[in-house]
Amino acid sequence: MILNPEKECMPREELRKLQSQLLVKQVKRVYENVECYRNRMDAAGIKPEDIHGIEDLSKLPFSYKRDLRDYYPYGLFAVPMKDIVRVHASSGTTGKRIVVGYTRNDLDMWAECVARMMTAVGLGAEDIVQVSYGYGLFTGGLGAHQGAEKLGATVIPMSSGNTALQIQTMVDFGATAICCTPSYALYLGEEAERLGVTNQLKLKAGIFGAEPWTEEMRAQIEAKLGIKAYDIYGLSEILGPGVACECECQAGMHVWEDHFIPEIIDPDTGEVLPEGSTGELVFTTITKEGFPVIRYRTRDICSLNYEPCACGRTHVRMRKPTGRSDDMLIIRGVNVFPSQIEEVLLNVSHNDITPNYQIIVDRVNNTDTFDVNVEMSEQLFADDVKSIEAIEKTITEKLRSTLGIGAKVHLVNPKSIQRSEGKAKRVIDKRKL
Ligand code: DLL
Repeated sequence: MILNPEKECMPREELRKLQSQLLVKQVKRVYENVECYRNRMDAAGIKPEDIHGIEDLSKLPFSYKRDLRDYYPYGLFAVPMKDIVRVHASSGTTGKRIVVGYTRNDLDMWAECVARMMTAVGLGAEDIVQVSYGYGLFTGGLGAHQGAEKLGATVIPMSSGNTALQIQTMVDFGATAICCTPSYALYLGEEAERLGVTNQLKLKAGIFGAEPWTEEMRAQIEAKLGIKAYDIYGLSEILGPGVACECECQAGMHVWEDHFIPEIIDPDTGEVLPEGSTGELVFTTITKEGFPVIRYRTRDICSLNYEPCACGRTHVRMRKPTGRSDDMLIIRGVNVFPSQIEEVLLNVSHNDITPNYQIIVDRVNNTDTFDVNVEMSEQLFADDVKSIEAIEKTITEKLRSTLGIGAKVHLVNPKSIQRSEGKAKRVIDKRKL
């Protein structure tokens, strides 16, 4: 089933025309309303009149995550605050989060993007969709929620956590679809097995994203929950979930090109790469009102496939992101920058810790583990165990409130973290992806 065949199956030439028209309008809007873009275009010697269509896209300057920090919280919004009806936020590279805003039309567009996918994977009004992404500033919960509502399905707004209750709800309420991170899906599958209720589940499909996952994980989730597992991609700066979605063919995620123009660039030179190349994904939003972006550097590494898809949709498909061109980690679905951890540690007294630390991420029983080893000072080392435990507790709490996720903090002996002769190896990510 196709929710909006007129848009989803638009011949590519027409799609390109539509993108061109919308791009010209959007560039004019951001130039007039957003200082950051106006300054950057002026610096590059480009006026909105120089942009006649999609063929001129690469003339426009890029935008970056750091712009959201520099214009925190609302400086990149293109409409007055009275027209913003919702904000969401995500981790920035420092203590400040990045904030995005949506108008009423933006929320409608977002809901349709998610509903398109739910329709494609066979869901409809008769389905009962359990949303187990976190609700709140994270886009996952509300993003999936409003997509399922748009579809007319029955939504169970569970949010994340409380696994036993999640499973009981799935069973008792007869959920037919589940939306959560793939690692949580696997954990739910295992717990259902352990509780012996797998055969009571009525699930048929799962919509999973917000973190990288492998085909191997997909097979395991499908086997454990007895469902078809579909991939959904997105990022707060563009929309949240639903920027790109798998269809029933499960052969790449369709980027909804009537709203977003994707490009693949060389992350080092910024050059647009030839069709089919692997590089950094860049997005321009052409219909968003509240928080439009022009050539936003996602830092996700992937490729685009313009071959026609067997489902009949004409929109380009992106391959699963294989990594990032920055140091962002995704731990249990939460974005974590090592610089955020460093900032917390810098604010702990030098009498207690040294600047040497290491972040260790692993995946044990399909759940991410997150440990932060911090070298204590000679002074603290000489102190009693209680003082050491108190400092450990303070750092743990500070990290939790900054990152929104718990880390196991270990104060380790002075000089026990290996020194490096070049760049310090701060992050050890043992997960195989
Ligand atoms: O993770 C939005 C989302 C919620 C997508 C629920 C899908 C489902 P952020 O927290 O801003 O937004 O994180 C965005 O997560 O740049 C990717 O690196 C990564 N990511 C998101 N979806 C996928 C996916 C949400 N399907 C960052 N596969 C992005 C791999 C993904 N990585």
